[in-house]
Amino acid sequence: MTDYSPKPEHRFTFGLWTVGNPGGDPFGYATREHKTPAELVYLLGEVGAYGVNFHDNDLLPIDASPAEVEAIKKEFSKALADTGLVVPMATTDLFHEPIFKDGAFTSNDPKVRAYAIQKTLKAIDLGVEFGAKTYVFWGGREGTETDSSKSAIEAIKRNREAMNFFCEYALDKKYDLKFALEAKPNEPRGDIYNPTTGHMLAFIATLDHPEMVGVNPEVAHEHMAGINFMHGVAQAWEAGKLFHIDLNDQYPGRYDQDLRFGSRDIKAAFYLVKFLEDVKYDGSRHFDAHAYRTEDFNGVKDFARGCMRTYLILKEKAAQFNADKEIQALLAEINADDGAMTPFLGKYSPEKASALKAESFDRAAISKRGLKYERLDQLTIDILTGTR
Ligand code: GLT
Ligand code: MN
Ligand code: MN
Repeated sequence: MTDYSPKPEHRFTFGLWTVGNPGGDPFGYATREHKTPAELVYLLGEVGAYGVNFHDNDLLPIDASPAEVEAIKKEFSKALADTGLVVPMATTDLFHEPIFKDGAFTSNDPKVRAYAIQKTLKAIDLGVEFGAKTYVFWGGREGTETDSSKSAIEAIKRNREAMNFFCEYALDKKYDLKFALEAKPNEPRGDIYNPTTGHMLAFIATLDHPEMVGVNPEVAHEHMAGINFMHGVAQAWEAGKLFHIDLNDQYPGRYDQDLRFGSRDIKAAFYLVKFLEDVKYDGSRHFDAHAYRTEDFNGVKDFARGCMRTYLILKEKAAQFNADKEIQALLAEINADDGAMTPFLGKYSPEKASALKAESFDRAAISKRGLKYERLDQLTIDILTGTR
């Protein structure tokens, strides 16, 4: 049997807020006690994670005194050194505090916008201090309940202004840092701006330093909107913009569930892992999820181990798919090309266009061919269910 134990080269990371999630929800109180950042690092070390990510206030409470800040940082650094965990990513909490009730960078109140930028500048410094090379922006409050309240155009402009500010700041400080924007369609706001990875990609192209900014797609966020997650990831990858990824799971059309990776849609998870492994994505595999509310901290470890184990099982299944002779023969057949269309395809030329317009196509004959996708899909299912 294959070894499914996580290793540093797998780049498995968790946020402090994921394994530290106390199990509260809008209808019920926490079911697990608070753990310190250092305690969570030891927990992650025990289950075999490679790295830990944090929001500024996961690490440092917003009103921590300078002495408290120093003590927490010292304890956290010791835990990192003891476990060998690294901090590949950091981010800002721009959603818990009441001041962000109507947005951070997109708030109608210039004082809120200025405070949000100030908080982010300090949080960037904190992330860099601990070695983060990727900085995530998830604008959970950047949206509306009523569109009477805010101009959607102004919101885009304010968001752009903020991102341009941070790019210049990172350049100014000579930080080795790239930014990754994370989309979500709704929750906690009724609607959130730039709701999908595709919207984010279009937004990035309008920035002053688009080369510094990519995306951090999250499985659950696109599944909430009923979107094929892997397709969005592929688009980001092809554009050179897949800077980070948030892995979890989610039933479509429901509240934000942040389920253990691969626990809901195993087939979608398979195609995703296959994609990441096939293209040799070498960034963090960040599990942005949390244990069921029913669990104690042993259950949290089961959850974390499960995320990584499922990823590695699916990675093995992807290798099996790629090595399967019958599957590969079907794929070769599906993609067969006798070269007859080469003169017509590819880059435009006036001659090519004229030749193509003069060519006749036998639509009925072309359409007659069965594509064998039923067989191919069943072979995939056989692999996934371990029957092949
Ligand atoms: C929050 C959210 C996540 C984001 C995190 C980064 S925080 O838990 O649900 O999807 O990635 O801010
Ligand atoms: Mn996320
Ligand atoms: Mn989420």
